[in-house]
Amino acid sequence: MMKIERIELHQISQNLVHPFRTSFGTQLERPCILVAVYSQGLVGWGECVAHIDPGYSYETIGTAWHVLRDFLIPPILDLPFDTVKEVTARYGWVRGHPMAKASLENAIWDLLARAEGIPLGQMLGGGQRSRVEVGVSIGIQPTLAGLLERVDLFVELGYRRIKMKIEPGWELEPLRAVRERYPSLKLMADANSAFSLEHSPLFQQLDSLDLLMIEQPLHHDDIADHAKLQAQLKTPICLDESIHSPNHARWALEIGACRIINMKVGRVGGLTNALAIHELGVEAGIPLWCGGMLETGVGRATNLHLATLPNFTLPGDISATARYYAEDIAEPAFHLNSEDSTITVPAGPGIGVELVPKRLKKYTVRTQTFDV
Ligand code: OSB
Ligand code: MG
Repeated sequence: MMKIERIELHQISQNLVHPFRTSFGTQLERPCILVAVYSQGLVGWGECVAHIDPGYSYETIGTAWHVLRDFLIPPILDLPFDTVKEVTARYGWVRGHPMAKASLENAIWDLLARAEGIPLGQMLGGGQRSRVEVGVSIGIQPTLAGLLERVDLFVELGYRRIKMKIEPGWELEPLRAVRERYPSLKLMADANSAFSLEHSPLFQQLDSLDLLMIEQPLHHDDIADHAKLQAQLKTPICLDESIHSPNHARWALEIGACRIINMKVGRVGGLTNALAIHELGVEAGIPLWCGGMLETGVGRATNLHLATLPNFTLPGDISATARYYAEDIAEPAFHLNSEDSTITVPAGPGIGVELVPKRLKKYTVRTQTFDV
């Protein structure tokens, strides 16, 4: 039996080593909330991947802080528990806000795995692989030459799967240029909801480029139109933004809105929902891969453990620390195993990384502590 003795929220901000431009905006820094849950001398950590603004989804750091502080944390302080479910049941009535919920739930999972002395992946029912296949997500670049330079850089580093962000006006030509330069590279595109059904002729042209998949071409809340588009394409559609829960995943699979799902634990409200979606994918024969939100070492470690589950059969958006940050708040940093385009899953208990107190302090812009 554990008891939640203290919870801390830390809002941090780290500069990215390179600007990251998507169809919804440009990020130069990457602020986030880190959640720490204390019990019996142990600390579990979870990362809230909500952005500073509501560009990727409606959640922001501000809404997540509010929902955590006012609704999720108060009912679980001082709560005795043995399982994650006993904790999350206390705020199960709260609708929406998956990223806020996930950050707290994932910290509880980490805490329980640390208490058991086992890696998080094992606690989730995975852990059979010690390395996870990964790729890199490349933002929209100012020029075609700049894009090719960037792709060259990552290919030379050993990344064997490249994802390119696209938007109207930056699609066919840049994808074709990269495909011509690298005929056998695992290449894919992510539109972050920048297109509509009227663009189907464009997507039919992309069919000739042998892309691994096209991620979230249409509206961020849509499932139905994606089914219409998928029926017209050979290339698999992968849903990201549209899937917030196991129900969304089931609806998408039932109507053929996608052939692949991007799993982001924050977007689906935590590891429990992630496991349920993983199960749906197994039953439907739909492969998953682990998406990324430019996480710090905390979120990246959670993602790596999750991606050890068997149905994560495609390379994840989980790149080496140096691709995002000059210095991360957690140790050890993650490196690419260039011989097989993988990252090694941390072997220690829980998520297997530790915060570096000096760095946490350096990057923190706001903290709140909740004591019993
Ligand atoms: O759509 O997958 C996305 C980053 C922030 C928000 C949304 C997305 C992304 C990425 C980056 O593509 C993936 C990564 O963390 O490397
Ligand atoms: Mg995406």
